[in-house]
Amino acid sequence: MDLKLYMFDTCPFCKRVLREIEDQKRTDIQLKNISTSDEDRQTLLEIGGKTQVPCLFVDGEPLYESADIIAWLKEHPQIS
Ligand SMILES: N[C@@H](CCC(=O)N[C@@H](CS)C(=O)NCC(=O)O)C(=O)O
Repeated sequence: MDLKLYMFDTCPFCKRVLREIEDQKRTDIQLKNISTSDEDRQTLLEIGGKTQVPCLFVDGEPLYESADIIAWLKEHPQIS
């Protein structure tokens, strides 16, 4: 499964999601920081339709809302 988290450092909702990723010790999620990459920001806008973060791309499908992302992460633990 391809997982990418669009985020930026100072976003409190991103921090919640990042804490969950850390708690689960996940290594299967690529971070895409839209405050340092215009290309990533543009991809988020083009595919998701808005630049709101956090947004988790699951096999290219955008999932917005930190609570929904955290719920998804709990339901889909990393398989290593
Ligand atoms: N309800 C959302 C709130 C997310 C939110 O407000 N994100 C802000 C950053 S802290 C944002 O992306 N604002 C810019 C935008 O919406 O384009 C969540 O829990 O994920």
